[in-house]
Amino acid sequence: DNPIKQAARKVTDALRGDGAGPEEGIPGKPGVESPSFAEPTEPHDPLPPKPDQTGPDTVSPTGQPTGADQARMAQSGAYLTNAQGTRLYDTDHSLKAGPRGPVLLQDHHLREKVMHFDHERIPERVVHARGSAAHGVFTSYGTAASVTKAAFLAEDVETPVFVRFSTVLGSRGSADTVRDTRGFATKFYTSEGVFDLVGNNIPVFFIQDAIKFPDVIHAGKPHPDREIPQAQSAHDTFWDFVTLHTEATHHTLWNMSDRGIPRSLRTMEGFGVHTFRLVNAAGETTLVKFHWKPKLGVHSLVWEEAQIINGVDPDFHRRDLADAIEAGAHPEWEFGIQTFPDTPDQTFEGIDLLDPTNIVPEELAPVQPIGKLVLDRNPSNFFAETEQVAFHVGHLVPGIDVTDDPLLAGRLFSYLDTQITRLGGPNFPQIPINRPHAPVNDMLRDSFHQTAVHRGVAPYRPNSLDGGCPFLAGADTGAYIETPVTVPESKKVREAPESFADHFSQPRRFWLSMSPVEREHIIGAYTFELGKCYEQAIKERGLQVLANIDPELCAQVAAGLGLPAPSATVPLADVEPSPALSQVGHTWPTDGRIVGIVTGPDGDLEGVRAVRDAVLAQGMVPLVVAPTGGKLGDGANALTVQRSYATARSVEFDAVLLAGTPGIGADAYGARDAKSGLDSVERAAYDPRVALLLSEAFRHGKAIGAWKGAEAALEAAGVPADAPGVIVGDSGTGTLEQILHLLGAHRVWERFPAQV
Ligand code: HDE
Repeated sequence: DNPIKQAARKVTDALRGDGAGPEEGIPGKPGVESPSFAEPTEPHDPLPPKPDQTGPDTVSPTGQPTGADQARMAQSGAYLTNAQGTRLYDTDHSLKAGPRGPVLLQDHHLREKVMHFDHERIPERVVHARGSAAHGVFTSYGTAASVTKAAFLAEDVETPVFVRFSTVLGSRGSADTVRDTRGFATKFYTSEGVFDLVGNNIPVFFIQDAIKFPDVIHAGKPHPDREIPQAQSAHDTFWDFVTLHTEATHHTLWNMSDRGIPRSLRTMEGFGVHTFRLVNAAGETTLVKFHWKPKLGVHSLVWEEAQIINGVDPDFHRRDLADAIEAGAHPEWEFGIQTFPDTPDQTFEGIDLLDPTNIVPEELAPVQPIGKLVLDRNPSNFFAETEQVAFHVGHLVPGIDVTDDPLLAGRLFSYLDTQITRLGGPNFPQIPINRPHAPVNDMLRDSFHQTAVHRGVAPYRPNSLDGGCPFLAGADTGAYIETPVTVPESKKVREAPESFADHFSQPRRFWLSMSPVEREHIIGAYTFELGKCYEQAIKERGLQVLANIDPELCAQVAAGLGLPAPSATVPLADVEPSPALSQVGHTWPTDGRIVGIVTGPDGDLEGVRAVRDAVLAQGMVPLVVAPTGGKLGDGANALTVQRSYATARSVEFDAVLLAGTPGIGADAYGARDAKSGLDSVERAAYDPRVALLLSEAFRHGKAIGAWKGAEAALEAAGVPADAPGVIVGDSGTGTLEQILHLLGAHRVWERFPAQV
């Protein structure tokens, strides 16, 4: 009854090769009729969406339900028509004056088809262009009800949501696993209207004032002359800006940490970044910071792995999210708040809550869980949903208010404004994915892409002609009731407060909170990124910034760059570490983890089958890797191969199991009676792709298991059988059992530090 086990069973059914040959049904799926791949000759309805897919379920701007109708309208009937609904008898040939004659201008179908195609693209987002999204449900615990009157945060309320994850710098077609911040934007379709939490996976930002957003983005984007590099921060303009502009130091340090290269979108934390203000039914206010905590823990790639993935599977994160949802392993996060008294100075324990380069350590203000997010449905159309969704920090509901964080103030303008260019006018809230589920009765009229047919004659207030409608809500139920915060008496100035001037103590806290292996990764990242800069002055300035965080960090990076390490120009901050910031040292659920089971031509198929079933029983995903695709073995016991040696790469797996042989003294990978200490000729007898897979998995700190008959293949790959996290067992399932706890720790951390 455990949903993960159920999901695993579904995957088992889908993967099981037992018995069914292609002639009996879908290859590998018993009893299922094979689809015909011939072009149908009889009209029939379009294929329905897959069970895991759904479109937005919405009501129209005037409150009429249209969700399902909308989907039907988009593609209905069996016959091809033009945009006016007129049936067509040919769509492959232009109308010509004879088969070899000129094409005629009167061919409306040709002109309409090509005209529409010419305009298929809309401008990509100026930032966060590359994204992936899913539908889901948010269930509130009610634990926030004392601090906010927001209806969707009352006890046990279920609210539909749409979540879009993104990278920041890259274009729409850029790779997923670049070193970058990730967007984590959630649209809650609440009964009181839409609430958008437009957050990131990093809790701080590069700048303290929105007026500098164009600067930081211009610096991070590709160089304007050659338009390179794509989706990278490892270049001169980025480092020029962040080293001159030291308020960027904290965010940059997070980017250089493992947080900049998440393992999966499902293993990222999310943060609202700014401090928000909650208001309860009595009008009392509380300052809060929002957090998303992934159920599977916070996990990252290692740098070499991320770089390989950008080549071998640039859609790695997008694929992982969609596959997990399709398999029924629904990603989950807990929603939480850190709460602070709403005092006039808006600080907590000396930390300025209006400065978005600050975090408040969880040890000082624990994250209190207030609800749960489950993503359970994939979009049915990428453009209509993931591309056209429009988030806005100003989409607020009663009970949630903003603060005077100057970064947030600029965002309140920008997100509305950008949609005008991107979505072609101010009616984007009428696009199905953006429609509120609460009835809409606004007085906004006309403009491009108006799809509502408004009734009445009086879109103004006050009026008597439409019976005085629409009426105003009372102050107790209406939104945008400004909290009467006292604004300190002052002059108009272009200045930041004095408290925004400390740019190094928070980065130092982050550095001190890291485990040795995480520090090693940070050193590697700075050495790589600064090493990619051409200008010596930028590298030197980068080292100066590091010296102000920590001398050891600076010395190590300086050594890697071959430059002298400068001394700090500010006193090093005396701060306590925050253990909650480290990703290492915990044990996490292994749901949805991917285990590669590699077998050679003479492998122990019984053992492979048993391991595959045991992996599934744990709610993880087994992928059988064999020399070629197709099946292993015959008849009822045939095993489906998911990856061949040509299509497998280590980066896909969280752990690798190397199948042994059924017989003693044999070797599953071809060579016979191989002993340790293979010479080069003997090594060459093993497939180099298996050796590469193993050596990468080893370097990247992944658990590796091998059972009897596979020892020599390990040896040939240069993987020591007695290294930490390498298990050589008697049987497949026995070996698997021994690597389970390693998977719970994400990586075999003892194998680091290593420069990868
Ligand atoms: Fe954004 N940001 N941002 N941002 N942002 C956009 O809005 C902007 C900032 C974030 O999946 C744009 O619709 C300014 C912080 C996410 O559709 C744009 C400033 C945080 C997404 C914009 C910031 C974010 C965006 C581009 C400085 C984390 C993707 C397209 C004041 C809390 C949303 C769009 C999606 C997207 C402006 C800073 C998160 C141009 C001016 C801080 C997750 O409006």
